[in-house]
Amino acid sequence: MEKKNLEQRIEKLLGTRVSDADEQQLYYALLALVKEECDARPANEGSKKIYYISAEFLIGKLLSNNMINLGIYDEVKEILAKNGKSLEAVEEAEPEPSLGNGGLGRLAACFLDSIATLGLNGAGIGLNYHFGLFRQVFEENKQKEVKDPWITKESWLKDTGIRFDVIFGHFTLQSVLYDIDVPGYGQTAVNKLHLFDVNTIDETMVEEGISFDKGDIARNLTLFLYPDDSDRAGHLLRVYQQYFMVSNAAQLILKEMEDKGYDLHRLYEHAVVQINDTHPSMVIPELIRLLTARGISMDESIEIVSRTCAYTNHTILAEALEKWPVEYLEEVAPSIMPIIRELDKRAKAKYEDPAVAVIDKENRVHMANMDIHYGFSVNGVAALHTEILKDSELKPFYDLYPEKFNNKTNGITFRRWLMHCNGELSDYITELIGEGWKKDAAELEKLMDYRGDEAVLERMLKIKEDNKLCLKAYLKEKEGIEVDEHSIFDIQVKRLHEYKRQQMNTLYIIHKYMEIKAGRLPKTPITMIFGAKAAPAYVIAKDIIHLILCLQELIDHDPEVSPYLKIVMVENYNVTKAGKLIPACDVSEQISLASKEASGTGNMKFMLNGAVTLGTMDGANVEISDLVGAENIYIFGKSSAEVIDLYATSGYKAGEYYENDAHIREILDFIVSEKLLSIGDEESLKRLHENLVNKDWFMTLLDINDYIEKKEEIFAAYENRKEWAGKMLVNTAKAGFFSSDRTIAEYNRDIWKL
Ligand code: 26W
Repeated sequence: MEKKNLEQRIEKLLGTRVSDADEQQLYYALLALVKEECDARPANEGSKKIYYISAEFLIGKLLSNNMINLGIYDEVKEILAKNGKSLEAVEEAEPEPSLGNGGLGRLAACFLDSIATLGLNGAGIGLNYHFGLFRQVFEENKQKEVKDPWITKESWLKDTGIRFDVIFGHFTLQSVLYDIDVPGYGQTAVNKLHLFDVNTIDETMVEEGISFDKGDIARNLTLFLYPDDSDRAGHLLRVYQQYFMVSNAAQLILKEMEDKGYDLHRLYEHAVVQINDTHPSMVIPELIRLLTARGISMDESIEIVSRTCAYTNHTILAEALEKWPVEYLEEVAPSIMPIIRELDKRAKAKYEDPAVAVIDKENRVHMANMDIHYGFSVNGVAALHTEILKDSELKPFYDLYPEKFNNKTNGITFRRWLMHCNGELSDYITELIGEGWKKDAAELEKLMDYRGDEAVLERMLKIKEDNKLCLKAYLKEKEGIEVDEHSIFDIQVKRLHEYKRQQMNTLYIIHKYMEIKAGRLPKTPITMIFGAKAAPAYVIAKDIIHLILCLQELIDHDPEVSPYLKIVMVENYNVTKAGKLIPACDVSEQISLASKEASGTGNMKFMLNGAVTLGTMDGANVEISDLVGAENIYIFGKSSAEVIDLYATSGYKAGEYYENDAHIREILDFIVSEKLLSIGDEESLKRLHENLVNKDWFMTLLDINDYIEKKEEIFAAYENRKEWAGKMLVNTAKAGFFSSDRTIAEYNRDIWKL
């Protein structure tokens, strides 16, 4: 597109001059421009298509990324600037959809970007949640959940006119299909994200916070992602959502196959379905049902579907491996229950081991087990994770089907996580090594030539400082929080979960607070930044948020400590905030209990942006460590093998650490000290204290001393600015492996074969 032409098009869409428009008008005009531009482009073609089905797509704001991918970002930015407008201000007008919890949802969004960028024929399929997960607000130092509406009159959604009937046990709902365009970087063709919805949804039924009548499915089905599942009605609603998603997916897939005139007997030659964790697992029996309804025999239908579907496992935590009571499925999706029973019968006839049954003795359907028997591929999301699946969690299956197992280490899209969020570093990299890295991330390795170049290292430090200043201004404006740009920015942002051990980081804060009180001051002040949503029914996770917020208040009001230590917990951490925080980070906290974090993807974003990792040998940290070498990462804590052994032998007793280590006891007891009780809620603080002393399922105290020591070490290393800059450079240079373009190329090479 020519620049002149582009400006004219924008003004036509605006109905006024760019200089006369406000940010809101400009946003709508650019939204329309991008949609027009995508409409004008062809769809990716090919005789085989990948359908990526996922309950979550944490897409973030799309305007700037879509413009980058369409190749109009720089021009639009210039046009706005020339007219006294800033693209950043326009970005503010775009609402961010919260269609995901965290890693799994954001991964799905990065994958869509890479599938389109590699020119692959593919689509995402999910649900159009009107209020997303929830928006987090802090009140009295606690998390409160409120609805998070994002669908404005004009939005990225396009009504396709496609409708399907989904037959539940007691009623039928008609779906509505909306599409969101997914342009690839530097590509002419465009893919789609398909989001299914129902016309009968009633947004007004949400009362206080995020509560609503969970029984009224026609009106509530797509209000929220994973609504509170602490009771039966909540569980049933999730099953309704899942069946609705996959029944629509299956109908859409077969419709597209039939429209193209493909032979359904050879479905697997034209379609591949990637099942993103177990949430879409019912697509297997649903596809079988639809094929048998078209006259294909049960035997053959099972064979066809088994050659079409592939499963990705994202977690080894037992609670995330879904097992639905048969009774629920009978109520929600009675038409697939006979098929699930058939699948179970066949599996039991072949394999006696109850560990691999589809339906267990308690009459629950193990969704992952169904995926593994009746899919052709099972993958983990980082090397260590896949090994743990093979050796322990899914060992009985690995023994049956070794050929199905494979690893696909996660990745992230560098368009969003470097080019867009860190323009200054991105431009500087291009200045040093040329443009090639944008298409082939492995070229970042060329930066290694500059390790000894003082001018380059100086510049790396300067860029980091600029990004810290940007974040400072942002936090001041958005959260009313003042940070010192000369302090060390130590950041932990991710879902709140005990296995990720935000509580361990919090215990460090208490340690440091006591050190400062005792006159042992840090050389450089430290800013500890957190961002995390806790699941609404996850009590201990909310207690941890409460503790962090109480410490923030305590330290802010303590003139002895506040010059050296600052706690920031950003409200409603999301993709947009990630884009502001990550480029400004010095120390990246990746401190999960070894063996528990399947991969992590935040760790990759931080490394790419020149942060140094403080982490355990868990998930993709292991691969980061192998790539950057021991001098450029700070590793601590027990190994995954040791941890797995501790679980197997019940060998970990938190109470022993509490009893035998005076310093640990002092830190823990501070949680219920007068100082904190005068700020916070007694019930919450006492519950957390009690949990850490007597339960501590994710072994905080096992690693706490090692953690404190390593953290002091990394802070000391920060003082040598030149050496630190070298570590930053190596981290960026070695991040190429974590491009989601590489991950998707591997999925295609080994699984999809498009
Ligand atoms: C009970 C249903 C359920 C359970 C867990 C729904 C959703 C979840 C998580 C939010 C799943 C998740 O996000 N897993 C993360 O997936 C990332 C992408 O592979 C990994 O990098 C993370 O390690 C993993 O925690």
